[in-house]
Amino acid sequence: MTLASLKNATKAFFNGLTTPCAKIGIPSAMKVKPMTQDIQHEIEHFMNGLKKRNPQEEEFHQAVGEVVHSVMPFYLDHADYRKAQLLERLTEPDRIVIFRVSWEDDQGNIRANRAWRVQFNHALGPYKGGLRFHPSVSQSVLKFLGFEQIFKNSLTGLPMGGAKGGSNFNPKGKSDREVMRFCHSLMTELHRHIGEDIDVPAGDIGVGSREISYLFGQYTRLENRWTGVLTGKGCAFGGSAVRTEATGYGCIYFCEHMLHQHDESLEGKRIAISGSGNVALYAAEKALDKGAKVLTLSDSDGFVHIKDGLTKEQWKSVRELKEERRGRISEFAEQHAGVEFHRDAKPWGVKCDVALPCATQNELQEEDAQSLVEQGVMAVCEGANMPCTHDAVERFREKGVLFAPGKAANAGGVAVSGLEQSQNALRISWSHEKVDSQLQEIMEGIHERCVEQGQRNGRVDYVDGANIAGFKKVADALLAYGVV
Ligand code: NDP
Ligand code: 2IT
Repeated sequence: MTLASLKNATKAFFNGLTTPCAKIGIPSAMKVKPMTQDIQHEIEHFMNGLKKRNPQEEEFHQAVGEVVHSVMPFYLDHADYRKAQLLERLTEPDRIVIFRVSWEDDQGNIRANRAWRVQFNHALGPYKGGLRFHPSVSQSVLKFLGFEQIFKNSLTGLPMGGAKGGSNFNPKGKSDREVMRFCHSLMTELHRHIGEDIDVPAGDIGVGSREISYLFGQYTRLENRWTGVLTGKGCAFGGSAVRTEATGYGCIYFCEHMLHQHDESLEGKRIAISGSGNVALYAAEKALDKGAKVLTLSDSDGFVHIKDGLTKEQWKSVRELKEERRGRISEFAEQHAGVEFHRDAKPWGVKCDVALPCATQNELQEEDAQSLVEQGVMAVCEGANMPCTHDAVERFREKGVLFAPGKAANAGGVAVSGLEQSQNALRISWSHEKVDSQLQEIMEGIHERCVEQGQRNGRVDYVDGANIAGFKKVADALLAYGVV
């Protein structure tokens, strides 16, 4: 393939992507420029500058490093991208709003937390991305999440920019009233910066339907109008069917495509899952539907090993424990024979075919990857955002383990958020079946884009595929806009 035909093929592919509602055209496999010393040098040079401009933001460096590593060969091939300084521009958020959230606890003490909204890039649509409440939240964490969100949202094919927000508030152990007062206070500031065509937040760690309801109630009160300014709302007041399940279900749909691509299926596979929150629970449910055996779940106290595999009845009980009673995963082991709890341990030592890290960033490290490889793991799909460290990912890649990065594998959540925005704009509600079938179609499309852009010597590198496919669309939009 010549360089010119390569460029034409790329153009055709992305013309397909930018045509609303068009079935995405998939060009023939592209030949990839090998990584040379010059390219390595450019990556180092770029990353040194980024680190200097953003000191002590390690998570942000990590997320950018991964994208830059994938796209640099492609970027250097496009003089127009370089001239427009697209990488420099794309790694600088449009803006970050930082504010204090004052609130009163149940004992009458006045408390203050810090909150952020990182509006990273809105080339493809209104800013979109979740809010996280966790004591570990920092500007670096939210910048990494906002940056990832740009490419994830691009991959869905829906018109959404990238953003993330949250607070170092710890909802654990707080009463409903305390959480309500915190959410109302946070929205009292945040409402000035968001809107259905400006920025549409949603949930993430520590932010589920309870928090979204409090936030939405306060927005509606302050603005005196009902509008789809948040997603993940209750279905009775503008929420979408399948939004609760979307990230976990989407992860399994993606995993299934990845396995089918390599003549495998989920039927009978042993699955290790970390986390027991929104993503983990619904990934486990869909995995059971597909005939897989779910062997583990976890929380920050440790993991449970379900030796015979989670049953549907046990799944209902763990959902009720975690979603309704906000209990600990150790209680699940106490209540069920044949379930062992391992305190302060991670599930990656359990022999499995597929691993789904669904808790938090950097939870799966090199030694965990090594242990999974030794146990014969075949595929790893990131349900969480950046749960695998750089070294862990490299270990999977070098050992030929199928590896799906979060921006592809967990895009189902934001995709159904996008569908919730559409339903709100149209003032209608679609059925469970309709939304689920659109989710399946979107996950299939993302998989196709990864396969197309990630062909490497007869195998698919899903990291490169997702990064290049996500990047190209945003880069072309920025080029078209001129110097903005
Ligand atoms: P939840 O708050 O519902 O659940 C988080 C789970 O991860 C809990 O089991 C929690 O345990 C565990 N966890 C969180 N932080 C840590 C930590 N520092 N160490 C160990 N365990 C931890 O969040 P979600 O399920 O919504 O999110 C999980 C991941 O998926 C995050 O990376 C999020 O960004 C990502 N994601 C979420 C989407 C969504 O739609 N919700 C969409 C796409 C990605 P504990 O209760 O003990 O804290
Ligand atoms: O990381 C994510 O994609 C999310 N937390 C979901 C964001 C959204 O807007 O639904």
